[in-house]
Parts: sequence; C-alpha cells; structure tokens
Amino acid sequence: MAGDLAAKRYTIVVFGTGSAGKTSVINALLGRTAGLTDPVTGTTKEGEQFGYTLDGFDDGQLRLIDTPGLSEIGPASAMREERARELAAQADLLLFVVDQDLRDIEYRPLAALARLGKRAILVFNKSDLYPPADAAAIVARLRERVGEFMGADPLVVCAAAPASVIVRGSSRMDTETPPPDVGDLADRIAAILGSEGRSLLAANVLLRAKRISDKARETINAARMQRSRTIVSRFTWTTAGVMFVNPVPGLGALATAAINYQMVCEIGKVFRVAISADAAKLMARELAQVMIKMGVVGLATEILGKALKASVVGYLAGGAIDAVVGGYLTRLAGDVFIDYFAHDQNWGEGGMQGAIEQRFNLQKRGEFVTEFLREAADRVFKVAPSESKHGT
Ligand SMILES: Nc1nc2c(ncn2[C@@H]2O[C@H](COP(=O)(O)OP(=O)(O)OP(=O)(O)O)[C@@H](O)[C@H]2O)c(=O)[nH]1
Ligand SMILES: [Mg+2]
Repeated sequence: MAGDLAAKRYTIVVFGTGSAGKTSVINALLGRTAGLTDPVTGTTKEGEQFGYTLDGFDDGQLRLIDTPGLSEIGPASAMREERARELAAQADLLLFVVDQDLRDIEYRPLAALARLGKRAILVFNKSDLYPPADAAAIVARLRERVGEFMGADPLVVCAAAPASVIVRGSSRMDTETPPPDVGDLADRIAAILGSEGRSLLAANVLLRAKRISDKARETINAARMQRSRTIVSRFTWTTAGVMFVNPVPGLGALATAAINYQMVCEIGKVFRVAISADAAKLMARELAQVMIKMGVVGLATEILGKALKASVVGYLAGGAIDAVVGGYLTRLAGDVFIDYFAHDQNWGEGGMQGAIEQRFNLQKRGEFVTEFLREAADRVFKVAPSESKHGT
C-alpha cells in the first residue's frame, strides 16, 4: 500500500453486471483487444489487469482491472462475484458499467461501495442501442437514482463496442461497424485523477488498512472464542468427573465448587486480561452466589434431572445427577465469563444477573440439554447410550 501511494499507482476497477460490456470498455480504453468479450454472460472469469496510459494524465501509473460480472447463475459464479466485490473494494476509482436502468443487483453494491467512500463513475454503456430520446430518459433516471450517494455528476455515457449499422454503399446496402466511443469516459477519468488523485490514493490506503485490521480483529476474535470454549469444556468435564467420584452435598456447595476461579483466570488470559487469583476467586464466588439467589441451581437440577431420568444413561448412572449439574454450572459460568471478557469486561445492561439469565435461557432448550447429556455420557460416565440398555 505504501508503494502504491509513493509511486502513485492507481487501480481502476471495472465492475458491474454480466455482459454490461465491462471487458469491451477496457478494450476500448486500451485501444486493443485485451480481454475476451462475448454476448453470453460469464465471459470474464478472473480479475485480469492491464497497464493503461491515458492521454492527458501523466502523474502516476494506471492499471485497469476487469472483473467477472454480478448476477450470473450458479455456485461458481457466486465465488467469482465475491472476488469481484473484493476487487471493487480495493479500487482507487471504480467504473461501474451498466447497459440499462439500474437493477437491484447493481444498485445495492454500488450504493454500498459509494457509502464506503469509494469514488466511482457510473458508465452507461451500449448507448448506441437506444434511440436518442430513450437514452436520454435512461440517463435522467440513472442520475436520479444515484445522485443521493454519488454526487452531482456521477455519470458518463459511452458505446464501447457499437453494433454494426447498415449504410448505403455506392452500389448496394452495406454494413459498417462504428468505432468505439469512450472519449468522454477517458476524459472523465483523467479529470478525476488529475484533481482528486492523490487524495483518492490516500483515502483508499486508509480504507484498505481498515479492512485489513477489521479482518484481523475478526480472526483474532474467532480464535479467542474457540480457545476459551475449549477451556470451558475441559473444566466442565473435569468438574463433572470429580463430582461423580466425590459427590458434593447441597446445592449451594455444588455451585460454589463448580465455578472454578482458575477457569476465570484462563479465560481472561485468552482475552489478554490479567486477573489475580484473588480477584478471580471473588468473581467466581459472586457468580455462584448470584446463580443460587436466582434459583438457577435448582432449576438446572430439575431440568437436567428430568432429562437424565428419561434417558437410558440415567438408568445406568442414577446417582450422576449432581455431577451432571455440577458440570453444567461450570459450563454456564464459563459461557457467561466468555461473554463478559469478549465484551471488554462488561456484563451488559442487565448486569451479571442479566448475563446469566440470557445464557441460561438459551441453554434450557431441548437440543442443548440432549447434546450436553450425550457428551456427559461420553466423557464422564464412559458409556455409549446403546450399551447402557443392557445395564453394563
Ligand atoms: N451494441 C453494443 N454492444 C456492446 C457494447 N459494448 C459491449 N457490447 C456487447 O455486449 C456483449 C458483452 O460484452 P462484454 O464486454 O463481454 O461484457 P462483460 O461485461 O465483460 O461480460 P462478462 O465478462 O460476461 O461479465 C458483447 O457481445 C459486446 O460486443 C456497446 O457499446 N454497444
Ligand atoms: Mg468480461
């Protein structure tokens, strides 16, 4: 990015629906057949790039990037479209090619890119196909639609590859192919780059850097979530296992024993928050007390107990309810602490109690309970549900 800025390397991306004439526009601007064109959509498959020299502009290097069209059909095209959007987002200047009034599939990405601050020219191509009055009506309509987010002068009309026309020859009817008409477009590109080029480059470097840091943040968050879930899972099943062997009497003691301060420390560490053992103990104890006060422990015992009795696992491991509940309370506390650390150590509007309530309500559901018990059977009681039928 720094290199692009220093060398004034401009990236002009040509973007739009399939068969609007994107490749033809590039060929016409270059004055040679650089890319394949065809009446069928889906001709351009890759983002191809071409060096470009523009009359009236010599303050930097230009490259034109062709993209696959929007709105083709099929899964391969969805990936190509994604790639095209990616390229469009990296453009210093966007040429958005249409060949009629805007369709929804065009309007959305164009509006999104313009609102992102992307400088764009709306290119109305194939103007040769319309009688002048119709072309003028389309131009007026296009201006009206994009004026709100693209500014006062958003549009250029061109005919990158005009259709052949019949001409009267000296002796017989003949056809003739008019030359491409992209002069206005080339002038507009030169004018925009001449007056705003440097600031476009700088703004785009910022935009690209922001996209990279957003992506990095997403990746880091995903990794943190995964690591902290692994930690919670480990504590969950260790707790259940220990309690299965050494039962803890009483609901209050169960909750207190289930919420391990070391788990709090480990989750904090994943989110780069250093917590002393004392502070973690305090938080763990407070969470246990709030859970008890809220009646979560009793409720969990009821729900899990019922499900356990109904399952074949329950038949085998009748005395396992407390262990399962202990494991579950660890899990609940772990998830609540993950939420807390993932939100910059904030419990949210409802405080600690609200956070517990939110998680608990999600986990009351049948699928969660079934899955939890299945995992418990697997990890703690070491029986597959099908074997337990025979009372092994
Ligand atoms: N009449 C007329 N036809 C044009 C014009 N520009 C392009 N075409 C034709 O439109 C068809 C599609 O042109 P392409 O340049 O391949 O369009 P594209 O947008 O690159 O298409 P994909 O790569 O498939 O997305 C071709 O048959 C071109 O000859 C124009 O200005 N006037
Ligand atoms: Mg093409």
